[in-house]
Amino acid sequence: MKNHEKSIDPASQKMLDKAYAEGIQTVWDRLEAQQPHCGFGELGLCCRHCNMGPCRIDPFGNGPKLGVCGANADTIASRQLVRMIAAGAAAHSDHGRDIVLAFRAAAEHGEGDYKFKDEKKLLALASEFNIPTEGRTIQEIALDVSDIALDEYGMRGQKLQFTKRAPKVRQDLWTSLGVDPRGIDREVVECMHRTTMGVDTDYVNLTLQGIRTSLSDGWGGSMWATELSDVLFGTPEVVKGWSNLGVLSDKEVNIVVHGHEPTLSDIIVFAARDPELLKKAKEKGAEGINICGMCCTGNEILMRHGVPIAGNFLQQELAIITGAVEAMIVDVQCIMPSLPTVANCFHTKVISTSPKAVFPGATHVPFDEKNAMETAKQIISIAIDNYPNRNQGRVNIPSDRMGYMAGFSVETILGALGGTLDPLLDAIKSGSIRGIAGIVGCNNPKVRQDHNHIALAKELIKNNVLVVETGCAAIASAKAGLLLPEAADMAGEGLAAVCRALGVPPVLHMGSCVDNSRVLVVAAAIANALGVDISDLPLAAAAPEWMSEKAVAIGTYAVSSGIYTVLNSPPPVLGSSNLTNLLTAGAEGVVGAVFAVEADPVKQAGLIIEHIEKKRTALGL
Ligand code: XCC
Ligand code: SF4
Repeated sequence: MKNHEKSIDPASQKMLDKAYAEGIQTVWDRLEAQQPHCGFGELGLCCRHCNMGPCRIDPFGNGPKLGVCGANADTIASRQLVRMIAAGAAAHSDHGRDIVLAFRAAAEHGEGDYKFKDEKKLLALASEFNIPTEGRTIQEIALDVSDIALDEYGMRGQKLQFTKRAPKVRQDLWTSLGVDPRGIDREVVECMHRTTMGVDTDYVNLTLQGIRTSLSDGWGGSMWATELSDVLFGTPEVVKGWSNLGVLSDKEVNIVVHGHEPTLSDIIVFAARDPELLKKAKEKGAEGINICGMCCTGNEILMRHGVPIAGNFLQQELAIITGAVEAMIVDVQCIMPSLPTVANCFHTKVISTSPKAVFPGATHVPFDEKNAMETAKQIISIAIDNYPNRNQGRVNIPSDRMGYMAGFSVETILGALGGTLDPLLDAIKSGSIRGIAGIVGCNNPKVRQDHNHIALAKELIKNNVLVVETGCAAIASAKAGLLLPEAADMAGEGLAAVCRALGVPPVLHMGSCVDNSRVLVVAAAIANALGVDISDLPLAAAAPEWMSEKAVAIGTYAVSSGIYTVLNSPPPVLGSSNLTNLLTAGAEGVVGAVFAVEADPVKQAGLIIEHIEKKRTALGL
């Protein structure tokens, strides 16, 4: 495959050319080396949950139809799906746990490096949970909020707080199906239990547990991550900044923060402003310190501070290949194990910081939350010391960069609308906006980088569908210029007029992947305002280049919340026609929404528009 066929992004194409010329292996080469992928794995028909196996089911010929224990294709495929959901939910929710713990530390010893940047949001949460606020300090109130958050991870078995944000009909539906999540950790553990040898065998019963677990992510762990990150680091407001590899500087110390948790990246942004460090950088011959983001932790600091974003998932190796990165600081999730090897070809130091994610070949500097600012400065110092090692002769920073407007939290959207949802509802009712689509999720080298994200978004806005985005999808749109108000020119007349009146782009960046919880909150608010269920709304979602187990959890809570969700390729379930039918058809009668699978982004848009029009008709719009 030619390099320009691997990505639509000109910056990526150039760095791929450089990688090829210099003999540096990237994710695309490793994908090629893996061909052909294991067909049993692709279909979800292999199981290694016990030592009587590993077993595989022959989907075609007269090979075995049962594992050694007697498990059939339905059981094996659904157990795998449930484990994927559990892993994805665990990733989001364990990230959420770290935010809860940082929040609790701030409540306990107010003097630490984490402060409450948004006390208003903290008070709003207190009132949502009926926590008394009169005559109490913000610390006392925060302690009560953190008690509730900690309980949510446990096993008290009460309904998760944020599920009460969903429309009453949706809550009642979940209760009647027996899928009210009872505890964030509990659901993940129960998934692991029920999918071990000789426990749950029924694919429907297993899928219901997958649904319950995904809800504990979307309306639990992820929502806690978002809400308390906003309290600690500030609720995003409209910001402007730059995106793509062109944000790297040829004269400054370049530090790329990559991973997921803002507890690290947010502090790094402030630590880098320290005059002592700046002085040190100048002594080493640099003109300054340039902090850039990558993937979702990049989205966190982009949303809150307008920090430049160097790229999305498939650009992590390419950023190092520019030869201009002094340090890539990583925490958890979506960090390719290949990074230290790629960095070995250059002066770049990969610095791992989480006890949960250690990378052989990287420098490990454990991030101490109790001493956050000091650790952040220490890490930045390592990057500065590395600047003189940069070989300017091997530096090649693509000039490609693009501006963005972001920061569309629920609060920002309401603010832009003048304090109420009414103008948005009116635009939907009048038909100038036909509906709303969320495009989320990753890159995957099996798909030309960003191609599906951009083609789908363009097709939707052209047809007057407002697009909201998170994660690597949103970074793709930033790089393609879709997050600029001028992108309204690419939108249909109705949507363009609304965007111009409000001064916003037709594609709204709502944050990192845990911030898909913001999309749920908006969906619930619209449904509540109209007095209907989420599944009645002209609303849809898509993950058109997904790769992570987290995307499976997100897709499942979207569908379980009533949102029709389009994927470009299926998770490994096709080996079970019963499970496949349940997900793509049967679920309609259960949760009021289904998954659809379509590889072509223009056809994906067609499916979404068809769905939106069907819902509009049913609502009498
Ligand atoms: Fe990871 Fe969140 Fe996927 Fe991007 S979109 S590749 S999960 S960074 Ni979440
Ligand atoms: Fe095989 Fe059953 Fe063991 Fe899975 S649980 S490896 S299907 S015997």
